[in-house]
Amino acid sequence: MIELYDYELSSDAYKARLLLALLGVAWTQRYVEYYPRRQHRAPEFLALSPRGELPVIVDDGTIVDDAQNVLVHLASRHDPTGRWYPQNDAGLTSQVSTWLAFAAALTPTASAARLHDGLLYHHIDVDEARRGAHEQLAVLDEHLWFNEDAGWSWLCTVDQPTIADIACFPDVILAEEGGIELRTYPAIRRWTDRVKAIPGFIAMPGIFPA
Ligand SMILES: N[C@@H](CCC(=O)N[C@@H](CS)C(=O)NCC(=O)O)C(=O)O
Repeated sequence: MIELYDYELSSDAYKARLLLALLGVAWTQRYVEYYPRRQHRAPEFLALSPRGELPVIVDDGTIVDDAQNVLVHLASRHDPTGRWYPQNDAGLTSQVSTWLAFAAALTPTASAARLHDGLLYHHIDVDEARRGAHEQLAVLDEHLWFNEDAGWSWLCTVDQPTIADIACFPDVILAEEGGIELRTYPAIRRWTDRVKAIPGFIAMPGIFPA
């Protein structure tokens, strides 16, 4: 059974919960109270993952940290269809990698601004985080707009969602909790609605079902 070191308000842990739900894979929660107890910095958690960040999974003895890496692992090991992480087309695999990197780059911007406003994450320059997030969201909106124009509904040029969509979705849709309005990004808003309509989609606090 997969163990997920999890916190309900963590956008990164939600990426793992969402893909596990979409794959229909059973898992057990190992609750880590990120706030206010900061248990992700406790010695027991650091012994498992010295990065001190959520999420971490333990899958049949394999420890995997970093949300994007967790998605790659789960899709590689638990998706017999291969559709969530397509690896038989180098061009497509590379597109997925690009958007996984984009998702990781939202951590110090959109995600940090949300943690600042919601969980007293006050050591950051929140104006700079919001500015960076808007730069990234403009890139994402334009990409989605051109993809739609070419007939693609998802981040990658494939007719079904991939882990790239799962990786980017949480910090994008939760950005408003960090004072980053999505009003001016219509293609992003259409894409988040499509993600919410994926069969098996689950929500989290702050994200509402379609
Ligand atoms: N790049 C990492 C970032 C994960 C991350 O920042 N997780 C937050 C919770 S949403 C965390 O644990 N941050 C550590 C901290 O705030 O000290 C990933 O994608 O997994």
